[in-house]
Amino acid sequence: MERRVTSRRDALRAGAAVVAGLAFLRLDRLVDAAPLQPGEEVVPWLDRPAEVPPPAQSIIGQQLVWEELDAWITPTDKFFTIAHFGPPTIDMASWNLDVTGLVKQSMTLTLDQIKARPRQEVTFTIECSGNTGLPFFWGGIGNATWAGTPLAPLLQEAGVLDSGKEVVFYGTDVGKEKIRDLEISQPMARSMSVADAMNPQNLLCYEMNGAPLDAGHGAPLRLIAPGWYGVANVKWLDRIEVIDTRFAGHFMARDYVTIREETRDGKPVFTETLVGKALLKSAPARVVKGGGGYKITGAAWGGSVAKVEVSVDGGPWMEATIDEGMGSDFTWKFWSLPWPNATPGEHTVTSRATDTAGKVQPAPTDPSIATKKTYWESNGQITRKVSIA
Ligand SMILES: Nc1nc2c(c(=O)[nH]1)N[C@H]1C(S)=C(S)[C@@H](COP(=O)(O)O)O[C@H]1N2
Ligand SMILES: [Mo]
Repeated sequence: MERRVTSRRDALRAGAAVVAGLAFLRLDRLVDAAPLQPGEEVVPWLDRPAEVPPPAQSIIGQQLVWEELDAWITPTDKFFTIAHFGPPTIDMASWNLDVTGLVKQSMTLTLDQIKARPRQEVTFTIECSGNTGLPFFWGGIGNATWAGTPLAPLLQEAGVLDSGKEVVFYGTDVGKEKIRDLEISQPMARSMSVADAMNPQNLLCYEMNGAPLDAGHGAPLRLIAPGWYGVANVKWLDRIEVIDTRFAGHFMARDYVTIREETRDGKPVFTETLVGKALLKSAPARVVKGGGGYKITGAAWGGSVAKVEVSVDGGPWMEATIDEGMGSDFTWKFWSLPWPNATPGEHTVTSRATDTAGKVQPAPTDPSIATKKTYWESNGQITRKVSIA
């Protein structure tokens, strides 16, 4: 790929030999996820996301615009936000984090105490499990470098008792819910098993992309749980409680529940499962027209992506080139495929990812997608429409 050799890269190569190792990796990434080269232009998709309806406008912010995807790290001010109950106002003078419940020693930590603990970073692509499941919600994904202190040592210090089974993470944002005649107010909360919570990747995060976490993304503190759908990454965190049973809060048991109508012995059976860990997925990002013809670029995420293929107009699958280099199983990978023989007229572009275990991103007709009655976990193959002049 000639295009990768830029004068910027050459300048860097000539310059900083000492930092070359890291710098080249980063630059490869930058170049591959490049802003448009001179003479290149984006061919906009014909299918457009719908307007976000008023009730959802206060919940969803800053959706990713796929045609503008040109940076592997999503800038914070362009990183989508979800706030089910609206962003809370937090009084930093009184804020602290409680670690409590079935632990030997409850703890209360100030932000300074949390920041004084060992610092760890992870680059992690967060996708909302509702992303691409609704006509107006196609941009609920972003990739950032998060920093904070690992959760596991803190839980170890508190000392989870043998009776402790589940770790519940509470936000400070409170919503009202009516259950039969009862109206309750409760903070956004999610839980995971003690084993999942102890994953050394999990962070109590106070920094995003090298800056203090901003209000929209959960300041002063949020959970970052790499490998999980967005909803598990509780923002505006102020309490962690260990309990001895499954937690059945709103976002565990009533919302973010995937319902499928399956068949058992010829009879319909509704299965209801909890949105949890991320699922394998890919999407075409944009079609670019350049001097040498067209190319299709996109992203793949939600596991250990080994292969991405593209089908034009439902034709044979063509293997795209994945941009290896930086990144991990927790981040999206960018891919591209030249489309030299694009003919004038309307076309469809579909992508599918395969992971290292050989699992393929399901087609919309696959039972895992086709039997789904709810819109969460919409990881089926995505088809976009484009018109070539
Ligand atoms: N406290 C709290 N945490 C929350 C939410 C919320 O509404 N309140 N939304 C969740 C959902 S559904 C998603 S997809 C992610 C989105 O993270 P982001 O806003 O930083 O993109 O935050 C999660 N954490
Ligand atoms: Mo979400």
